[in-house]
Parts: sequence; C-alpha cells; structure tokens
Amino acid sequence: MVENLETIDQAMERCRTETLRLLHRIPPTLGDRQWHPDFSPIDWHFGHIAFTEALWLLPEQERKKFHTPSYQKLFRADGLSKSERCALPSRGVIEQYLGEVRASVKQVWGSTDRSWDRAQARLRWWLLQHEVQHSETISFLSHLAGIDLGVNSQIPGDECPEPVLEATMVPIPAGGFYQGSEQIWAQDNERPVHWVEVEQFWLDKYPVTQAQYQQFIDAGGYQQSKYWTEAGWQWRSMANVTAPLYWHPESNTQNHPVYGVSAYEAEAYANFVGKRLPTEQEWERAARWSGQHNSSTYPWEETLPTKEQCNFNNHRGRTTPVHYYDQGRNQGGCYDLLGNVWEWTASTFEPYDNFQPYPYRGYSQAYFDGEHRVMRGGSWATRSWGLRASFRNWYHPWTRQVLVGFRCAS
Ligand code: AVJ
Ligand code: FE
Repeated sequence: MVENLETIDQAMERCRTETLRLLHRIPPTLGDRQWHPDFSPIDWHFGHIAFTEALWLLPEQERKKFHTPSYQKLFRADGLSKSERCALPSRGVIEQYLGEVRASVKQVWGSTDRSWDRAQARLRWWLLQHEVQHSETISFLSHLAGIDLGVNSQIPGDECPEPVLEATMVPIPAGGFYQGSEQIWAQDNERPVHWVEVEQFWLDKYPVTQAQYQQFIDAGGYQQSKYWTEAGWQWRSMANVTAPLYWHPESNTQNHPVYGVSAYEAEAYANFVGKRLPTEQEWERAARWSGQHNSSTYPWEETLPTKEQCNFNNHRGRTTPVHYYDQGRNQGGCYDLLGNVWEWTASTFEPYDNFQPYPYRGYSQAYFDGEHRVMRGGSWATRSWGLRASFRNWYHPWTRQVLVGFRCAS
C-alpha cells in the first residue's frame, strides 16, 4: 500500500502548485477560445476546478460566496454548452477564484478535526483526481493550440536517433489477478476489486511507434477498407482523415509513440499488422504483473512513479522514445505501460459487478452507454495521482484530441 506515503492535504497542495504552474505557462489570450468543438476553452477548466472544489468541500453558507448565480451557470458541469463557455472572467480573476476557494476550504478544514474521517478523505482524493483530469484536458488542449509545455525536454538520443525499433512482443502467461482497486483514491469505476483469469497472450513490448505507423500510412492503410472495422471505415470516410491528429514525423521522433489517433485508427493499424488491441483485462494484467505477485499497483510494484520510471506530469511536455524508461518495465519487460501516451483498449467502458456510483450518480454511470471505449495507462501530461494500473479513462472511440496511442496484442 502506498496510502501512507503522502497525506491528502499534502497531495492537494502539491497538485494545486502544479495546476498554477500550468496556468502560468498558457498565454491568457489563448484561454478563452474553443480549440475543438467537443471541448470547453482552456480557462473554463481552471474555473470549473475551483467551482467543483467549492461544491464538494464547502458548507452551504460558505459555498454561496463562490457559487454566485452567474458562476453557477458558467462553471457547472451541466450548465451551458461547451461553445457557450467562451465568455469567461479574466485569467487573473480565475486564478484568484482558485485561491479564494482553497483558502476557504482550508479555513473550514482547519477548524474541524477530520483527520480521522474516511468519508471526507475519500471525497478529497476524488476531488484531487478531478483536478488532475481537468489539468490533463488543459494540457492536451494546449498541445492542440501549439503551446509548448516542456520544461526539461532534453532526452539522450534525441539528437542522434537510434535505429528504428522492431515491434517486439512479450508473452504474458495465463493467470489470475485482482482487477480494480479499493484503495482510498480508487474511483467508483475501479471498484470493487475482483478476481480475473486471463489466458496466455502476447503484448507489444512498446507502444506502436511513429516509424511503425508510417508504414501503415505508406502502404495506403487509410485508403483500404479491408483494414478497418465497419464503424471505423464509416468514421474514416466521414472525417476524411489521412494521418494522426498530432503528426509531425521527424527523424528524431521515429521511436516516439504515435498519438492523437482514434480507436478506429488503432484497430485498423492492428489489423494491418495481423494483431488486435488488448482488452482492458489483458492490459491491466500486464501492468500489474510485477515481482512477487500479480496485482501490484504499478508495473514496478508499490512506490509512487518517479521521473526515472515514466514520462508523466508534464516533466517533458512531450512524448519520449518508447524504449527510454527501462526502470518502468513490468515483469515481462513491457515499457511505457504508464505515462508517455494513453493506450486504447478493445473494451467498452462498463461497470464492474456490484458497481456503486461515487461521488454522484452520473460520474461514471452516465458513460456506461455502450458508446465509450476504455483507455489505460496515462500520458506525459498525467500527474502521479492518475497513474496506476487500475485507472480507467474513457472516451468515444473517435476521439483523437487526447494524448492517446496504443499497443497491440495477439
Ligand atoms: C474521465 C477524463 C473523460 O474529463 O470528462 C471530469 C473526467 N468527469 N469531470 C472528463 C471528469 C467530470 C472525464 N474523463
Ligand atoms: Fe469536471
């Protein structure tokens, strides 16, 4: 268990410092426009983080100060449509709003001893991850807008690219593991923990690289329906895409993962190479296969992710070569299971048996509609609290704005 390594109060402070660092990296003039019709403007997300903190952590009397009628309308999750969220307060006002809500929360918390209160602690761990996920959305929208989030982008091997990597596969032995998590920070959709048996299968050692994906493009993969599922080909024809969304192939990124692809493109590539996408059970089995047991929190067992193990938390502000983080491998030798890019799976987002919604009915449940696809593993923009083998993210299969790639199975 890693629960005792950091208290929730420390985590919230550290997370907020990172949110503000992110805020200061984004030019205010780029904050109030929609970069894609499916997503709200960048600055809306900062306001929504504070609004949601007030919603869950402040008593009604205090909350009223921050939930004015106009903010109620603007920053609620189910208020205005995404395109109507461009009339925003200035960046300075939003930053102040974040600070004032937090100060009020601390005052209320400080005057009550709740360190023993598990329900309050769980709510805060949930809220922390709410901030983490909106910060990730801010990061990929910034990427979409062409804003450089890199602080320490230098990577050995970048100037002098190594030979193109082969798509090696690793056998994952048949076996059972405990899927999901009941750690205090586990989301409703990760619960309850349950035993799963997985057949032997093969999994790519690395996420699919840009050089590998280039071969699919060069072979006319986007023009041949035989590689695509029916839904995928329909989408391909409608959207008229011929390359990933984030596609600037350069010789020094050939061993970086391809990303900015829909699940349909991932499936088409997998068919092209005679493979398939892993199910989320298979993916989690691989990511938890470490050391003495088969159900660890991370591919390297139980310690919080470090900069030596994976590319996360905007440390680099971009992708890294898929064979770079050898300290982050699982027992079978798979790289980059956590960090770098999210990975599409073959699985539809569904509840585990005996699912209980938390903290509100629709948080996950609203997306159990058979139309959302599970992605796993976190990206270069995910903070540590969203990186673990059991964490489930979900989007429509046609979404490509997320920092998402894939690896294949067979
Ligand atoms: C799970 C990342 C798709 O950002 O829409 C944030 C998480 N839910 N606020 C999203 C979420 C409510 C969600 N994703
Ligand atoms: Fe939200």
